[in-house]
Amino acid sequence: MKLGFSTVIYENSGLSHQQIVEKAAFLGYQGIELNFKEWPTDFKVDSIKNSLQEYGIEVAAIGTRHMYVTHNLYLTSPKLKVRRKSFEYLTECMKIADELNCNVVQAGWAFQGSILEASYNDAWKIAVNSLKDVSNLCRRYNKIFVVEFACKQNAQLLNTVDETLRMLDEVGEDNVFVMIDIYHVQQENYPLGKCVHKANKKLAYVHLADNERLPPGKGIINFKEFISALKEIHYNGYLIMEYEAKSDIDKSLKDVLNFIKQLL
Ligand SMILES: [Mn+2]
Repeated sequence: MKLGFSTVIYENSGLSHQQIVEKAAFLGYQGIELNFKEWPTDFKVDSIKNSLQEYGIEVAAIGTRHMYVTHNLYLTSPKLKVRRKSFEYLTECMKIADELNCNVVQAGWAFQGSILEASYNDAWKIAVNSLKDVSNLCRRYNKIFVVEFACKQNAQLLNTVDETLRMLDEVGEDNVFVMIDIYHVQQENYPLGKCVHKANKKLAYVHLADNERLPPGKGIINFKEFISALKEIHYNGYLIMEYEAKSDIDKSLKDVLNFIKQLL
């Protein structure tokens, strides 16, 4: 398994993406999840391309957090206009992924939104159709798409691994996968090991945080159980830190890396 962190952790620190890449190398991480606030065509790919190469850091995935949080777009909106604009955004993300030798685009809110704007059944149908379109888009760019389910506090369509797998099953495409954000699993009191085993070969990406979005190891989540299950299914993808760093970010990322490493 490879270790990385989301650039969102440094978002309020004033560091440039280039500086965050340097941090990743300096702290001993292998990759970053790239998130940016600007519209993707305004994101300066060249500004980090060289430092990624220079420091040997990978882009584990293109994160789409700001597609929803900043641009108010999500792929399963009942509004056709919003869906179209969302696909425009996602297409640009595919191009950025291509430029940066990355083959994963992930989405949580950018996929399912946070509040249902249609009946559950209608939202479900829209989501299945959107995911088929996403799959076609991915095929064009030779990428995979990973769907993040979230706890009920954060979302209303996909709250568990079971629901997400059921949707992937209905879509029936081999380039869409599930991701696990351990924080959401814990919030729903779903057994961590069981969640991993259910996802099994459909698992392609992982977010790590402790309860209350604390750094892993600072709360009550049983990371040992979770990592053991990942080993049992031979997961070899990324573990991405996605927690809230209150103070010294560098130090906390270093501590968290050591904490997870001793469980691998
Ligand atoms: Mn997450």
